[in-house]
Amino acid sequence: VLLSALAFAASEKVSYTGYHSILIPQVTSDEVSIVRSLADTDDRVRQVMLMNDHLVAGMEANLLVSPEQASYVMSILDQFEIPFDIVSSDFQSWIDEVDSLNEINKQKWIADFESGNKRKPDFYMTNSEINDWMNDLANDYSYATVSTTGTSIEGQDFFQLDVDATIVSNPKHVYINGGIHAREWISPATMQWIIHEVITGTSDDAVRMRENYIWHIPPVINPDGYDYTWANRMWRKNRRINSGSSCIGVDLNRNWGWGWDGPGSSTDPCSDTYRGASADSEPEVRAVEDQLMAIGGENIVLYMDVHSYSQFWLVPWGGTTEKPDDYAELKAGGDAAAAAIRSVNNLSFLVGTPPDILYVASGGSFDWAKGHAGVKYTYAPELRPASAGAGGFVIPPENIDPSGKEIFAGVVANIDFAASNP
Ligand code: 0X9
Ligand code: ZN
Repeated sequence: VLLSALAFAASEKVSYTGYHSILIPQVTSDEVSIVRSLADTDDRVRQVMLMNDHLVAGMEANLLVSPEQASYVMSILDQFEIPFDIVSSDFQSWIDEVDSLNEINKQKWIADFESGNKRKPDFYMTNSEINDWMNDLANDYSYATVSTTGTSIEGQDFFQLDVDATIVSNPKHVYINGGIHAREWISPATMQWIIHEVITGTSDDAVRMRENYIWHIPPVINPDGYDYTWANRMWRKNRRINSGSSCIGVDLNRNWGWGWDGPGSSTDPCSDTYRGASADSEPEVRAVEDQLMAIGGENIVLYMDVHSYSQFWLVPWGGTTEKPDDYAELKAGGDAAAAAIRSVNNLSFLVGTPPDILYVASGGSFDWAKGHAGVKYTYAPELRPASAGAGGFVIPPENIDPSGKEIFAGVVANIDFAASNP
């Protein structure tokens, strides 16, 4: 089984046929090591994949288990009396179902688009579709431009939408990047919603946001990884070929040079949280860093790196249990975002630092943006859903519109808080 899994070539499509999505609603401290010991540590193996990269007590655990290993894993859970639910006994059929819903929305959207109704995309686009879509928007609106963010490790340029419709002097900048983790598809789609709203929205908030701030939104900063999720839906890292290893990819959210190589990141290229060979080694990370430095941290009212899933509004620091001096303000800004989100679709978002509410994670974007670039307000939202029970990284495209609405409301509230508490 191991050998056949390792023999897989990069071009082949990875199927999750017969894979069981097993949810342990709340792992106790005694159970953490049992669940961890069941899981693969090599991302080529794909027999027992722990979808939470760092499992801690009190959290739910989600295992994606091959058909060969499913009964064994369930027997171990039974033996230790660990309660679990089988969310799906054929995860590929869930992926396929979401894909077919996507295709339906896509065809309707294209028909509307071609007849001149350029409504918000309600389906997951490929990278090149997103780029075409951004270029079209930029063509239609004088204050919107597409610019190159950087070039990926596989040599493809990736892009951002910049919006400058400001009517105030010395406007601050808002920088929001999506798609750092390849499989978190709701992130780029939500970025597209926000892009569309900032450019075309007619609500008071939308108009106020574009007239008062300069926006920079690269929706997919891990373009190679995102492309690759069409072959392997559960891919997380970029597509760096690691020297001295046959394992591919660096976790772009462990590579930033602030607290790099600290706790919650791996030195193993086969791990999903591999930190990379050196701080800032990845071109995708450096591209965003260079821009933040060029804009200047003091000129940025809000920096966000948008992930899924869990419904969290994460606050620095991620790499240490220590709190920044201005933690109370950052937390209050996050609380304002969470309150605004709740008012839209009544969803709860938990606000706190990664070590307090998730796990410690070093070398992440928002630690760097605050610690190195000097942006005061930096966050890493984890979008819907709350649980693997609702699909985890794979959720129907019907989520895009409500996610966009709620996250834009959160962003507006967070910006307003930051602007009045500089
Ligand atoms: O592990 C991560 O990178 C994020 N969670 S995810 O499930 N989307 O992978 C949490 C990021 C915490 N933020 C930072 N440490 N910057
Ligand atoms: Zn992520």
